[in-house]
Amino acid sequence: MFSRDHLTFEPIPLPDHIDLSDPEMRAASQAFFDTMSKRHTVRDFETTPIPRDVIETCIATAGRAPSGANHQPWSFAAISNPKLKARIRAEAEEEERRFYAGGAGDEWIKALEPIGTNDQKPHLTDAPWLIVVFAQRYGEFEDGTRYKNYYVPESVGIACGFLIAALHHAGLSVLTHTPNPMKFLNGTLERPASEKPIMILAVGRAAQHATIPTVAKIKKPLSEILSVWE
Ligand code: IYR
Repeated sequence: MFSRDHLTFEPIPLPDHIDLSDPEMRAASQAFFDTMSKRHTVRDFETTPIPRDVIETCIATAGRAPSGANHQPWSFAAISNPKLKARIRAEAEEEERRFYAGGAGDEWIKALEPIGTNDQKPHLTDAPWLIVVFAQRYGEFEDGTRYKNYYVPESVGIACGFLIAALHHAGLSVLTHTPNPMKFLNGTLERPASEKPIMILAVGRAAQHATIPTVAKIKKPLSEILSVWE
């Protein structure tokens, strides 16, 4: 795929052809809506371990996302090592202290008020796994020469969506966390300069006492997010 050889277009019949009837489609779309409506961002995790293979399968699902020219411009780091999680937490909290102490600006801090966040990030050590998603701004051949990637933010955003849906489907809770800036993750996780950290996902079982902010239940109605042209 990422060789220097010229790859030709060779169509093959669509594998895994799906052909649902309208009622089956309706039921399937409703069932998935119901499943995804039960996804909530949580900040309180059980510390109980989650098997590594579950995390790996969910990341493999993320790797099934469509991407610009099928370059798959993403990489993932999965961390359960307690020392490394503690280091990431310390580094993230250092950034967050700056953010909440004024770096964010008044408007941003006000927007976060109903979410109830602050510079303390215990989920980064409580959650049994952290998944850090990196975007590959450009690709590199083994000899270090570069090739271009296309639609990188779009592609990685879609992969993150697949990943969050896969984790939720597996019964796991997720917090999408984006300390600002996140460059420290390149050093900590030994990723090359071509890669940009996009987000940290804290992953695990929701704590028994987990809460969500009331405003998180307020979702825009379909009439507000959709216009139909038939
Ligand atoms: N990264 C900070 C701030 C933050 C920003 C947004 I936009 C959020 O939706 C939530 C938090 C933090 O994690 O606290």
